[in-house]
Amino acid sequence: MKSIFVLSLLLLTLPVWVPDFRKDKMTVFASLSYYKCDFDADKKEDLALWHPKTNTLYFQLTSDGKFYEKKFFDAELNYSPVFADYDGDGKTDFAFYQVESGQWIFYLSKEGLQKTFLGGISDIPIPTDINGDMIYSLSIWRPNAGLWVLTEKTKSIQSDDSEPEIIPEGNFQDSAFSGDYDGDGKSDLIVWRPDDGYWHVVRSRTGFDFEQSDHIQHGKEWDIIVPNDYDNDGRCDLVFWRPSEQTWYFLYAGSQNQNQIKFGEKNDIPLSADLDSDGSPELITWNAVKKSWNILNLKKHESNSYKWDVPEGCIPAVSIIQKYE
Ligand SMILES: [Ca+2]
Ligand SMILES: [Ca+2]
Ligand SMILES: [Ca+2]
Ligand SMILES: [Ca+2]
Repeated sequence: MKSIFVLSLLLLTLPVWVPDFRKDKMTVFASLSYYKCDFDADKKEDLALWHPKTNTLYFQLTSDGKFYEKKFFDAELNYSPVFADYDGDGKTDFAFYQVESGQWIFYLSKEGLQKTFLGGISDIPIPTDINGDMIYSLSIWRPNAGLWVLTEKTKSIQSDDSEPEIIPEGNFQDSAFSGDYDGDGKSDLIVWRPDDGYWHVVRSRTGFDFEQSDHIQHGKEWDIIVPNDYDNDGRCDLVFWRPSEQTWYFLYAGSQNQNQIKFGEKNDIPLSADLDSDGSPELITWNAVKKSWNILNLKKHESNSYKWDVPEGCIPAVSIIQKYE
């Protein structure tokens, strides 16, 4: 029997990207880069690493340049960071999904600590904004059933008891995320299928009608998706990183143009973030062996590398690891 564990953690051994993974031992990243990571709301995203073994976050704020270490939970339970702005004040909120119970714990920058339940052990927590109010709500994608459970829970997360919306999409072993692909300001529901490299997009403009999905071939097995709005046109671009070539493959949502950029090292974890607040996310990789960030600023034609003194096993806080076995 196959079972799926969704973890932003439990990276027990590194490197992760051994090319001869058997099919039944697949590990896929779903990047949460799109939801941004700006804890101090200066429009410059803040680099952050999550240490699963100790439930500790290591991060640097762009506003003061200082490094912070924050232990959120005792180590007995597994928590996945699901960072986004859930109360609409422009500050990314520390939000976590408790993998075994489906509990969400929010340290909202404006509203304080809130807790609620949505989902269970095999579900993947994903922030969505399905009504376009620029505030993220909690949602899950359920691989076993191939469906989304969407909420519009905002602000008072605990008191909202509206019924969640169920949308069918996806297969077991897909990578799933939400992003505004069609540019109407509302999240579209997107899965990427490693088997054939197809992106399937259930768009907000169609009222999330599965029958009117878009199907776009871009990528192949073992690629790692890193969707974000790279050209700053308000539409989430379909982008993946190919570990074997260390190459980023772009398919821009608006222009439908394609582009490729070689950046990163073999065992890196790719992500993206706008670190200089010019609106375009930088290409970033984290090398867990060297414990270094590698950053490519495309507009400035600049690359930088920073070493962080962190414990073994840290992973970027915006990465969700789906481990199939
Ligand atoms: Ca910042
Ligand atoms: Ca916030
Ligand atoms: Ca949309
Ligand atoms: Ca930038």
